[in-house]
Amino acid sequence: MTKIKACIFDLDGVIVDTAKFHYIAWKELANEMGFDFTTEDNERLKGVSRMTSLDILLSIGKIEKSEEEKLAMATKKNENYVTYILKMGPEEILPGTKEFLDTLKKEGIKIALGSASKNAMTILERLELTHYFEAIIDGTKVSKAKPDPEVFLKGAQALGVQPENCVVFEDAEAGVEAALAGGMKCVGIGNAAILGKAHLVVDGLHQMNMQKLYTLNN
Ligand code: B16
Ligand code: MG
Repeated sequence: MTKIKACIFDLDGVIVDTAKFHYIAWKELANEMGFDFTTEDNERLKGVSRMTSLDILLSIGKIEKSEEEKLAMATKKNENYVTYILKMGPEEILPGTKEFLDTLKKEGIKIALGSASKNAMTILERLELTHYFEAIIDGTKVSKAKPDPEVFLKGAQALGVQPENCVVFEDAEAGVEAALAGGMKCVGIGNAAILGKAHLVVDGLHQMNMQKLYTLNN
């Protein structure tokens, strides 16, 4: 008997590559403050909340700001970032995503989103993917960031499925840790050297199918 009843997807890095737009917006902010922000630095922001991302950025530039200044900076960065995501369309969906979501629907597996982004609703709408998700838990609905399992546990609860019957798809190490801390199975999307704690690591959703999903039953 199959144990897998639901799949919970991270957004950035799993369904769509918005890291490139986050990068442009954070880099502009860094440059305005007089320091550079590299693509390597950007790796440290994946899966991390907006305010923690800003703290990391400021630590790279060795700059200190008040809480009030930080809020203003995060707002400015987000306004810039949103101009990019509003230009996105379904062509930005990562390969294999729609096909895999369609397969899950056909097989009766429930689908939820578990993302740190407060822009998740906007992004899903731009990608025309909203209708696939029975539950959407995003950065506006959680108080604890990954690696805390809150986002995924809320997703499972909203679907009415026990954590041990859920599979999480994640591209960030903190996200993999969050899934495991929640007692869920996890498929890492990306580099096995970084996501080694996941039960299975693939390059992208184009490599997923029901057979691979059910190997996680054991
Ligand atoms: P926002 P995920 C995360 O999304 C991104 O990976 C991370 O880089 C970003 O800082 C975070 O969302 C917050 O995003 O500024 O839009 O609220 O990977 O959890 O889907
Ligand atoms: Mg991610």
